[in-house]
Amino acid sequence: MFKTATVIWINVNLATMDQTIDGGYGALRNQAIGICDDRIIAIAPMQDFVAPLGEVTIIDAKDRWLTPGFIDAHTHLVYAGHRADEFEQRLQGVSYTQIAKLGGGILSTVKATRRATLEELVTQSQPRLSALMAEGVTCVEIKSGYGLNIDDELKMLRAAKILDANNPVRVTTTLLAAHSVPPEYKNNPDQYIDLVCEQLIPLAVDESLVDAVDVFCEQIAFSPAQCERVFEAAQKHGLAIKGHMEQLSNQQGSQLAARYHALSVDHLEWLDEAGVQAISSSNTVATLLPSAFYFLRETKLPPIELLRRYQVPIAVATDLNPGSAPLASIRLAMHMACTLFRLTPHESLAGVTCHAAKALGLSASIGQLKVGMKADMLLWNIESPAQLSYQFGMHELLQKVFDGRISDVG
Ligand code: DI6
Ligand code: FE
Repeated sequence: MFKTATVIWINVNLATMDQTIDGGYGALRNQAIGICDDRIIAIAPMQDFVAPLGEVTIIDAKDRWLTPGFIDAHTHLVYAGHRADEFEQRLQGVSYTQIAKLGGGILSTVKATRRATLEELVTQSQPRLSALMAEGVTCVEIKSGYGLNIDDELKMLRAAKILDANNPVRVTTTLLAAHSVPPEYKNNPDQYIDLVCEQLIPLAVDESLVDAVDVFCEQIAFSPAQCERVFEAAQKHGLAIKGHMEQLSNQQGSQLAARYHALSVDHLEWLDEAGVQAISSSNTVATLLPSAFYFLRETKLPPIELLRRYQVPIAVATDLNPGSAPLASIRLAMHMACTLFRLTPHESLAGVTCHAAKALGLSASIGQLKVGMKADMLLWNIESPAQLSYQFGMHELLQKVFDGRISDVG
């Protein structure tokens, strides 16, 4: 079994996150797990383990826990500038929606992002990606959405691709051109949607810059009818579909996304039972973003009980962005998913592993510790996986494995 292994961890507890293994976390205690290059090739209880002959690195994990690498399935981490001034305004009582209506908000980051060169965008975004990787993120989704024209949307996606090439982390890219109506199309948003569907999506596909398409379905952004046009164009080009849905009001965007078999719908504070039912039937993941809820000081909770009742897989992500979630911490998002949304520590870990993989259409290769899966793994100095959600800022990470490559945490 372990014959061709290049590295084997012994005396290790596995939070496999395999939902078919009974008990929380798909836990297997006192195991050996072997990888060959970038794949997991063997898992066995220690009592059955025989060390193979030949050249292999054996790591004694000393009864610590190994989890799948964390997957941050919703970020806007490529952008220029910051919005600390708006933070101050909001603390004085001005709302996020008011700021957006006055031409600030997303559009203020659009101005800064358009001004930045590709290189500047990469340089400014790298520290945010590094912060996520430092906490154990081995796969991250990055959205465009601060360019809002052909050149600058493509520039954002190219920046995400450069970050992918420069870092060990796996990056997936999402075109969020329908994030906000650009100032040039203020009086004719439908014409902007034409541009997105007829020009931008085909160009992004031609340059292999994009895995999925996303929209912001909201009164301050795009109507369900406009979002549907973007979904049709995405589908025509074979791209996966995602949506910022029901964040500030109920537009029934989740039902629309479900009709297009979206991979995920995200935010969901205003989601109702019909919406939950629809996404449950379409096997769409509900991605919760507690950091945006926290930072905007929202009070309406997403319908967690309904999501559980309809057995909707729940992902948890940072939403890392300059306006509603300037928090580059997946561990804080996990912690907040428990403290603010009352997810269990098990649900929160599933939210950044197996369910996050599903939200990116990658559940066949990442998100679980299973033979055949990619070797994206984290070794933790903890006694129970619940500690990963319970405590925060404790530096328990010992080792990160990106696609089979080990980096010890100093
Ligand atoms: N909802 C959000 O919370 C982010 N985008 C979205 O559609 C916020 C983006 C920003 O304010 O810059
Ligand atoms: Fe977002």
